[in-house]
This record gives sequence, C-alpha cells and structure tokens, in this order.
Amino acid sequence: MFRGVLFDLDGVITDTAEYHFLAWKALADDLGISIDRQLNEKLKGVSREDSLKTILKFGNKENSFSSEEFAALMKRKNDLYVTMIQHVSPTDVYPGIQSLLDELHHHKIKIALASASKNGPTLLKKMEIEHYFDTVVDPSSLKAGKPAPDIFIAAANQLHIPVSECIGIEDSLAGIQAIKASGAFPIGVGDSENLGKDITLVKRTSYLSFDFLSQTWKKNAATAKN
Ligand code: B16
Ligand code: MG
Repeated sequence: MFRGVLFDLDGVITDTAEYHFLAWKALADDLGISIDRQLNEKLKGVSREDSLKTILKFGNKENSFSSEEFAALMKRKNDLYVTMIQHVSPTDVYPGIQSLLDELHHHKIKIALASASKNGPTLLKKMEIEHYFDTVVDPSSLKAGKPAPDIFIAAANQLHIPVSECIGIEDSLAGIQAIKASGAFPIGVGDSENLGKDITLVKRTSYLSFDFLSQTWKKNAATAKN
C-alpha cells in the first residue's frame, strides 16, 4: 500500500495554473510575443526562469535581454501573478481535494507539497489547508526543476518514506515526467493528449478520493506481479 502522496499545487490543488498563463501572456504581449494555450502546456510545472526562457525562445528573443533585464522580466511576471492570487481563499480549493486530504489524514498517509512555485506556501495559507501538509519542498533548494525528478525525490525524503511507496499527482507533462523518473507512482489530472496514454488519468480532481487512489495502487501492484 502507498504511504505518501506528493501533491503538485498549480492545476491540482487549485486553479492558479490559469493565473500563471494570464500573467505570462500579459508579459509576452508587452514583448510582442504572442503565446497561446498550446505553448502554455510547455510552461506548466516549469520554473519561473525556465518558463521565461521558453517564451523568449518561442519569440526568437532569447538573446535580446541582459541578465538584469531577464531578472526584471521575471519580477514583472511574478508581481502580476502575486496581484492575481491576492483574493485566493478556501473556496478556491478544487473539488474533491479537501475531502481527499481529510481521508489521507484519517488513513495516516503522509502528505507533501512538490510544487515548483515559490508562491506555494502562501497559497496553502490562503486556502487554509497548510496544516494537512507534513512537509513542503522548497523549490529553490533543488539542483534541477521538473521534468527532473529532484522535487519528488526530495518530497519523499522529507516524509522519510521510500519514493517507490508514494503517489505523485500532477497536471503537467513536465511534472508527470518528473514523477516517473523519481520512481513514485503517477496520477495525472488532465487528458491523454497532454499527459500521455500510459498513466492513470482523471479528467477532474473531483474523481480523486482515497478509494480511487487505493484501487489504482492495488491494480498497478497486481499488474506488476503478472
Ligand atoms: P512561481 P506547480 C509551477 O507550479 C507552475 O505550474 C508553473 O507555471 C510556474 O512557473 C512554477 O510553478 C513556478 O512558480 O513563479 O510562482 O515560483 O504546477 O509545480 O505547482
Ligand atoms: Mg501544476
């Protein structure tokens, strides 16, 4: 049986993935770069720095800014994003997540936050769910961001549980790749076009429950034995 669940935040616990997109889009528009939701799939789960690099490359402007200007652009996007998340409250927790956290707690399953966002702890507080989390990984402490496995390995280590006994829940392709590479068991929130056909997916977070996670885990263990 699994002993830990490693949660992504943006796009899994709440809808902040949309605010990241809107903030990046506003910045890109100012730079004369038009980004759409297809490009945004490549930004999901990816650090602030790597997201900006991807956008500038897409707009053929990767060599147009000094490192000071690059840092100022990241700050502009983050300031806008921080303004957008000011009103986040407990009602913004995605359907099914609060009850899943309750059930996991009840079954003594450990819970970690494995979000690439430096704004993660603020958001947990605003949604009043920070007490459920046994640990939160500091993304700035990691050598490599998603799709590298570091954040999920760190989350399991911080829980003192082998990563192979953890489930990771993600809405981004980079995050799913990171979970797979870490050795945790991936569950994706989204569709197979974006996240792949080879993992367990739910269309919406409302399908996530302790029973669903347990059954999925048991099915996988049975398949692995055969
Ligand atoms: P910040 P997650 C990720 O969070 C977002 O998906 C990604 O769009 C964002 O660029 C990244 O966090 C960094 O966020 O700029 O707030 O530090 O999906 O890993 O929870
Ligand atoms: Mg995400």
